[in-house]
Amino acid sequence: MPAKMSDFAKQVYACFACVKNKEIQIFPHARVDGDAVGSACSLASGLRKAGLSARVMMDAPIPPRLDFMHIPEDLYSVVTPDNESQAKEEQGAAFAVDCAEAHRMGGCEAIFAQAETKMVIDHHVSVDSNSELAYIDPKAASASELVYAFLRELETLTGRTLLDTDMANWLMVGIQSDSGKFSFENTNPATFRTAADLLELGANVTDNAYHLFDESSEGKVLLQARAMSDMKIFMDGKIAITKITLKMMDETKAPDGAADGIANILRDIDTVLAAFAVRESEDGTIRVNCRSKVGFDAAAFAQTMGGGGHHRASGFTGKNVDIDTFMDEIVTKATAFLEQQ
Ligand SMILES: [Mn+2]
Repeated sequence: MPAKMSDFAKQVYACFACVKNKEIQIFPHARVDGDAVGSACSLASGLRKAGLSARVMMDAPIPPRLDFMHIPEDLYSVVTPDNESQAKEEQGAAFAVDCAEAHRMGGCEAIFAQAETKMVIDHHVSVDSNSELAYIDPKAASASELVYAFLRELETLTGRTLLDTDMANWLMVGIQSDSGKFSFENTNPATFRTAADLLELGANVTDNAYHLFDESSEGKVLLQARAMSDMKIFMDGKIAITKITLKMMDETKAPDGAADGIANILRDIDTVLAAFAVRESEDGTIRVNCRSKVGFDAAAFAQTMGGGGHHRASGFTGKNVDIDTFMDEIVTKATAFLEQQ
């Protein structure tokens, strides 16, 4: 990895020349969040302003909870079996953002994997990128901060103004999402410096915060109430776990994403070091959100379960397993993991 963003940007810029009139396809991770969408769409928009052909590729539409970002429809495509071969033909290079590995891209795994030229901007811990053109900074609170720095370098290299108010707001959404309103441990001086620049460019931090963190719905509040009342506590209060079943989702008419904050609510219990929200998903897998405090490395634990993420927020998946059995396994392993710390 280049030591400096300016060196990385120069290398990537030189590489753009090889793309000729083909397209730079930008890949965020699957099950996108504010940072994945914010960083990927800003990068696509910035590359277009630099005179390049660029498009964000995802395996599903942008979820309704991010509608407030008002991402233009022509900026991204949903890859399906029907359009995959055409997208492969149009591909000049692939650019991963907010992830580094094809297997994080869900249905876009194959189309990213086939790219001859791969570039990466990411901030996840312990990624295994074999791309030579990778800028990975696990200390950055968000991929959006890194994309911002990259676009500033690209402005210098192209002599063009690339950032605009929309892009600034998308990047701000990414920063607010991944830094937890500037409150997670990953928040650092660069996070605030970038945010200050984005505010000057017209980002709307207040509207973003409402939509990202506070906006709720009747179904979501009902689902949270059900999940809270089913909570189980272990290890003298250090571990909290609860489940969200498809039946609960159905009965409460909870919208997509309604389960998202539940692990955080458990984590905030004063005695808790590790919190798990375990949910059934339509495809038959069990998805787990892990949130933690100092004393429990959520990234390291998720890795032992075949997942990944950040030190305080991570995730992993269970396959071919019943939800209660999987919860027992998580509690057993988390207990052993805590005892080793
Ligand atoms: Mn991120």
